[in-house]
Amino acid sequence: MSTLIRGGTVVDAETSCRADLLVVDGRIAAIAEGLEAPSGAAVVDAGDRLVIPGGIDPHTHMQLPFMGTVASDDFYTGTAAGLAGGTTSIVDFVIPNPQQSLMEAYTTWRGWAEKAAADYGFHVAITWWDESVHADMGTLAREHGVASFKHFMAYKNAIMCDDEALVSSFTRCIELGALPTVHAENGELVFRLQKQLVAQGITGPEGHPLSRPPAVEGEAANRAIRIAEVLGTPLYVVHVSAEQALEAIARARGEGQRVFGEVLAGHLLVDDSVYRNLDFTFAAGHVMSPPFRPRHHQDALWAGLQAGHLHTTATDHCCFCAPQKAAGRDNFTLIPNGCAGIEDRMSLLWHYGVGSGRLTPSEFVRVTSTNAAQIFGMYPRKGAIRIGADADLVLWDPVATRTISASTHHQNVDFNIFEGRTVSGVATHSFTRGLLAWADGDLRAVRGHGQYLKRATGGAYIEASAKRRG
Ligand code: URQ
Ligand code: ZN
Ligand code: ZN
Repeated sequence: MSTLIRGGTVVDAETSCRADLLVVDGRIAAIAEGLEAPSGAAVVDAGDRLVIPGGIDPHTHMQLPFMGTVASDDFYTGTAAGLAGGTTSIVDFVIPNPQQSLMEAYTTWRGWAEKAAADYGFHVAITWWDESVHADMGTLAREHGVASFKHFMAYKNAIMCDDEALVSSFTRCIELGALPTVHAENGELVFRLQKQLVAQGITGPEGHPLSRPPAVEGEAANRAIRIAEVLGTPLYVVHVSAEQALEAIARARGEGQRVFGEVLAGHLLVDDSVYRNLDFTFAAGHVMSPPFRPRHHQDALWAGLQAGHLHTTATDHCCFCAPQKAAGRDNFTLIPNGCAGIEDRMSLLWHYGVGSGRLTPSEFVRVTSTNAAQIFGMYPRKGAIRIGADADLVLWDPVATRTISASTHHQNVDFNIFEGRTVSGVATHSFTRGLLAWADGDLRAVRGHGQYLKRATGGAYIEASAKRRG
């Protein structure tokens, strides 16, 4: 099976140039001007469009069992929606219950993900600690290509990882050449503030951001960063939403510490006024953690992305329909936390990033694809346009526009936090390992086409940190 993608402008994280691409058996076989189509090859005319590496979303939760329900996008519907927006790989999360075997949870998630329409990897969360966790981390890293382990510093009495487990797991990550990542919110403070607010009679969604002020995120981010500093491991902070967390990252980086930051499209664009909307469904539809912040935090996050203190963009795609969110109608602490985004991330970053002059097209590729591939051990198989790489390719129309709406999106959820926004920059074609899964509005995602991504431990960033430890 081969395809000639003709006449486009190839844009990668470094540069752009006019070139044809020949795809053979799911991989890029040739990149040059004037390529001839082999007999029997399909030909796709890129016209005036760009050809970019398929987007990588390093933070999704398809069909996550959480807060008494299950996220409404599963591994097929969620990855199919991603393909419709130009995202061709995800890194999702295995989240064991406390005391649950990591290998048992991993096997469960692997089973769920077999129906995926695009390729997927897993971060594995450390939600408890004993010697079996230590051993399972080794098996996962050495035999199953798990190159990163997640630590939720929030969600007390559920999946929260205390400092003892954090230090033990970070230490184990160093032994394995794996990257620790954190959800940085102080779960003890959140728990205390939630109780206080409910006791004061503040039970609506407006209580959600009040229970998770920026300082709660800033403290946890700095704590995780300093633990990583003392132990000598790189660190990746997911969904940085507050200036205080960004400042902690920037300071550490300025001191020479290797800390990576991730920012969600939602935190770049949505502010906390949504929680004061009197319509419960609207306000609850925006309940995720960390919460959306006042606008000045967004300006800081954009500046952090431009300055290189934030490296990847993601969505934390973990969506719940209105009836699910209604579980918290009388108590905001019961509203399932999470929002959608996988279908809209790329267009939003193009429109508000490149369209505003904050990002060049190559910087857009870097923060939507290449950095995630390099940080999480998938490069250059993913995140690159080079011979031998997977043919995860997107034809990108930089001027076409579309209006985002739950009434038209492909995500399996009845709400969209970007509802009504008209954005420029549209994926017109998405190839996943050479399969054309999205073409001019026709979603042809194939259930089960996605493959599990075994990711490499001990990458360049890990090796550099090992040298600094001496
Ligand atoms: O915290 C996360 O990343 C998961 C549980 C999704 N929910 C959320 O509110 N971010
Ligand atoms: Zn999180
Ligand atoms: Zn998450």
